[in-house]
Amino acid sequence: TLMTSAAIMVCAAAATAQTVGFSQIGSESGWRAAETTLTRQQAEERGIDLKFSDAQQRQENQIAAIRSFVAQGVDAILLAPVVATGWDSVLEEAQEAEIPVVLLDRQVDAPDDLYLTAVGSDLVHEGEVAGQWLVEKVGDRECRIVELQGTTGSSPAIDRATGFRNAIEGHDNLEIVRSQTGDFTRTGGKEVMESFLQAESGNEICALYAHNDDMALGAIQAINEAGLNPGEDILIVSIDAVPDIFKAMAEGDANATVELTPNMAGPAFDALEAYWEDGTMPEKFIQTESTLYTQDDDPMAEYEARKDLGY
Ligand code: GZL
Repeated sequence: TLMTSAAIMVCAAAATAQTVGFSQIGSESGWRAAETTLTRQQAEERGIDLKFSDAQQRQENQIAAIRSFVAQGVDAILLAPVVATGWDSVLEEAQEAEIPVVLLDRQVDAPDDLYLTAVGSDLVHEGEVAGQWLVEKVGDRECRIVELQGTTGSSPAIDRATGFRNAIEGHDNLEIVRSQTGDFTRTGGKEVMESFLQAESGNEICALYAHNDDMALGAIQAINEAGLNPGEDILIVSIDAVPDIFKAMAEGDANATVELTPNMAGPAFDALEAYWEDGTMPEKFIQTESTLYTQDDDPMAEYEARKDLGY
C-alpha cells in the first residue's frame, strides 16, 4: 500500500530519533516521582525515545540497567545515582562504548571525565539555607534539633548534613541532639520521628530538620499522634518544595522548605542535543536554583502551582 508522505516523514524522523536510557533510583518521594514525570515529558517533547529503568533504590539494579543500555547501544544514558560511590567501572564501560552519561540530581565520587555533565542543585547550599532559616527563627532561644537524614551514602544526605551544620556553627544555642536516616520516605520519616519522640520524652525538641519534605510529612504525622503541635511546639524545616509541604504550611504544621526543581531533564537534554549536534562540551556541573519558601509565602498558591506537575 502507498505510504502517505506524513508516514514517510514520521519514519524518517524515527530513524534519526535519539534513544536515551534512564536509570532512575525509584519512587521514594513525591519529588522523585515528579522528576520521572518531567523527564518523560521532556523526552516526548523532543522526540527522544526514552528507555526507563526503576532501580527500586538498589545500586546493583542501576549498574545492571546501565550495562543493558550499553548493550543496546543507546545514544546517551541519564543516571540518578542512589549513592555516591561504586560507579567507576560501569561508567568506564559506557565511556569505552562512547556513550555519554549525564548525572541527574545526585553526584558520584568518580573522575569527572566519566560523565558528560551533572545537572543538580548545590546540595550543601540547600542545607545552609535551611540552617540559616532556623538560626534566624529561634534567635537566642535554646533549640534542641533532631535531624532526619536522606539515604545513607547519597550525596544529598552527605551534603545537606554538612550545609546545615555550617549554618548553625557558632550558634551554641542550637544543637543537633538526634540524627538518623529516614531514607527520604514518608514512612521512614514517621517511624524515625516516633523513635526520636520516645527517646527524647521529657526533653524538649525545638525543631526538626528533614533532608526532604516527604520525611518531614511523615514526621508531622508522628508529632500529631504524640499530641504535640508540629510547626508550633516543633518547628519543621525541610527541602524539595513538594505540593503537600505547602498544604502542611497552610495548616500551620510546617514552617519552611528549600525548593529543588524536579526538571533536571530539561538542562540534561539541552546539553545532550548540543553534544550530539556538533560535539559541544557542556560545563561539568549545571547548577539549578535553591529558593526558600516559608509560611509567609502564600503556601496555598505555591501548592496550586505545583499540584499537577506529577509529584
Ligand atoms: C536531591 C534528590 C533527593 C530529593 C529526595 O537532589 O536526590 O532524592 O531531595 C529524593 O526527595 O529522594
